[in-house]
Amino acid sequence: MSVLRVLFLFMTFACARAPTSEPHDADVLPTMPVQEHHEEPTPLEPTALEPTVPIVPTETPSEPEPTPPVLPEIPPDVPNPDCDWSAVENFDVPNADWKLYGNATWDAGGWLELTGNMQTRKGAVFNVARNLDPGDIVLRFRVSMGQCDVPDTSCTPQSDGADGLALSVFHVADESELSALLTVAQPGGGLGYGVGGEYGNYAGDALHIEFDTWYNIINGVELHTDPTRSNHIAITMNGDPGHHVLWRAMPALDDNRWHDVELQINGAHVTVLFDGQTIIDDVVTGLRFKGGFLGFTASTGFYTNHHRFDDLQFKRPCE
Ligand SMILES: [Ca+2]
Ligand SMILES: [Ca+2]
Ligand SMILES: [Ca+2]
Repeated sequence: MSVLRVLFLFMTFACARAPTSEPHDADVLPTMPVQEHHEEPTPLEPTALEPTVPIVPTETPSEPEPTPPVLPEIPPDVPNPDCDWSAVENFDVPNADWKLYGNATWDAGGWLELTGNMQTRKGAVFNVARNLDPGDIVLRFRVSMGQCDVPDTSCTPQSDGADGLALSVFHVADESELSALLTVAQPGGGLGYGVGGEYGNYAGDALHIEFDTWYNIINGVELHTDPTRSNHIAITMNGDPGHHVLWRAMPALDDNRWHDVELQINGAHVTVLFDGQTIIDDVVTGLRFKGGFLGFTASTGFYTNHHRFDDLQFKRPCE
């Protein structure tokens, strides 16, 4: 064998046995140590936003919520203009709605004076601008009777005081009918409203509350006997001062002080408050307030008093 052939054979053999630079098999891959990443998770620091109260999972409703029914809108309350107290008639200035009859005058002190402290007087004052509707009503006003020229003062009476005053509501059609009644109404025991019973032939409807300071007794001149010798407050009807339907003795009635009066008519039930005290609280069988013209009357005879009223207001029931 030649040297060249030997060299050739050697080269061929050497090439066949030389390791390849790249592995052909995974088995022969060099095993590299795998560094496992076992880093522990960093615990989350609690933050201020974390709820401090455990959250309770809400229950999932098994059925859908029922839809609320659509209710009709309730209209706002429409105030009944008569349902609350009316404005107070304070008579601080003359009021043309109030017509004066007989000896009545407006007093610059801010009230109405029906007689003055003089003998044989008869006066009346009525609101001719308003004819009250029938139905329940509450009336408030103040009265002052006595012989002092200034109310709420003290003075020595010159004599026994008389005769008294009354609030009346006459159920008549118009002012001319009212005026005719007031013209014939009897003074003295009639207190300027006496037109029915022994006092006249009035057959209509009327309601009165009287403040009587003189004891009358039938004697041929006087036409009725009062139910008590004391001063008294009474409910009378239909222009008849002789029929005291309800009454209460009130000895200090003409003490010259202003007194608060409240008259409540509720169906046939009549309540009277005097200076906040209930003095009459009873039923008048068959009573039904018919409404009409509202006013005050008073009279004197041989004996005298001032007869004043003020601060009238009224209230009708709410529907
Ligand atoms: Ca007044
Ligand atoms: Ca008297
Ligand atoms: Ca009397």
